[in-house]
Amino acid sequence: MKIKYTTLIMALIVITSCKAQQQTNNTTETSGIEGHSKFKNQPLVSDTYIADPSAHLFDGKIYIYGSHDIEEGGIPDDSGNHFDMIDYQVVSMDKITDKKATVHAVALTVDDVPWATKKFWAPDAAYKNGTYYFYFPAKDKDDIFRIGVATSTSPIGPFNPQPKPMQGSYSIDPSIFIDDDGSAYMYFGGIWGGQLQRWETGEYDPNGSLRDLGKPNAPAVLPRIAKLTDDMLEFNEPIKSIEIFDEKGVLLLTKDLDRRFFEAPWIHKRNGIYYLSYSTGDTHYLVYATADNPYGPFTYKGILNYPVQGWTNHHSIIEIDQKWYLFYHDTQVSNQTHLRNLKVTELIHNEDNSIVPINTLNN
Ligand code: FUB
Repeated sequence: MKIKYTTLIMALIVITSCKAQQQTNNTTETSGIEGHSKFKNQPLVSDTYIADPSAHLFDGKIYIYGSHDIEEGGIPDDSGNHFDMIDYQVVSMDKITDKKATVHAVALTVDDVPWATKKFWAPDAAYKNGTYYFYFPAKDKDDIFRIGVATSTSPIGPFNPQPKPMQGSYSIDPSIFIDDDGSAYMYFGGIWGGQLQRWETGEYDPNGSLRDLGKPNAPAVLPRIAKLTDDMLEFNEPIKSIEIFDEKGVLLLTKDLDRRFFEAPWIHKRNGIYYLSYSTGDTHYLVYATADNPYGPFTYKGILNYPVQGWTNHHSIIEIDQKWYLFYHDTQVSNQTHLRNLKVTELIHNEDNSIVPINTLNN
C-alpha cells in the first residue's frame, strides 16, 4: 500500500510537470513574433502589415505589391468586412537572401481615386516601355468591386490613377501575366466578398447567390481572364472564364471545397507549362492546375501550400536566379486574421513538372 501511494504521488508530479511544459510550449507557439518555432519562415516586414504579395523582378530588384492591412477593420464576416484597407505601400528587397524588406512611402490612397470608396484589396503591377502599371480592386460608389489601374515612372510609385475603373472590370484580385510574346493578360476574381458569383450572367446581379448554397453539384464559379490592350490600360477582348477540370476531365464542382477556385489567381510559366495557382478560400489551401496556353482549360494537379496561420492564403510565384519562390503571408505578428505579414519561401518543381507541396508551419 505504501509503495502504491508513493507511485501515485510520483505519477502526479510527472503529469503536472508535463502539463506545465506543454502550456509553456503552446504559449511560445502562439504568442506572435516571439513564437518562431512554429513558423518555417520569419516575416520580411514586422512593423507594417503587408499581405497578398504580388512579387516581381524589375531591373534586377525584387518589388512586392501587396495589400496594406490596417487595424481599423470592421466586424469580421464572410464578406471580408474586416479587410477595410485604404492605401498601398510598395515593398522592395535588393536580393532574395535579405532577411528584411523595405517598405516605401504610400504609393496610392483611396482618396486619390475618383471612383473608389473603400476596400483596397490585393493588387498587382506590371512594367512595359518605361512605365509601371499598378492594378488594384476597390469598391465603387454602388458598393461594387471594380479594378483600376494607375501608372508611374517608378516601381515604388506614387501612382497616378486613371479617372475611371477599367471598362467592364469587376470582382477582385487582379494579377498580370506577360507571356513570352509580349501579350499581357489579367487573371482575376474572388467569390463571397469578392462578388464573382454575382457576375455569372455577365451582368451584375446583386442577388447572385453563391452556388455552394443552392447547387453543390453544379460546376464551381470560375476565375476570369482577359488580354490587355497595348497601352495596358483596358481589356482588349471580352472577359472569359477559365475552366478547371479534374483528372477525369470533369469541371471542378461547387461542393469540391478543397479544390475549387475561391480567389487569388496567379500564373507562372515554366518549361512551356502554364501553372494557374489559386486559393481555395474557406478550406485555406493554395492549389495549382496546369495548361499548355494562358486561357486553359486547366487540369487540377494538387496542393501547393497547406494552410498558413490565418484565414486567407494568398501568394505569388516568381523565378530569381534559376530558383522559384513563393511569396505569401500569415498572421504570425498579430495573430489576427486581418493583420497579415509578408513572407517568402523556396518552391521546388519536381522532374515531372509537379510542385512539391509546402507546409510553412512546423507541425
Ligand atoms: O486582402 C483582402 C483579400 O483577402 C484579398 O483580396 C483576398 O485574396 C484575401 O487574401
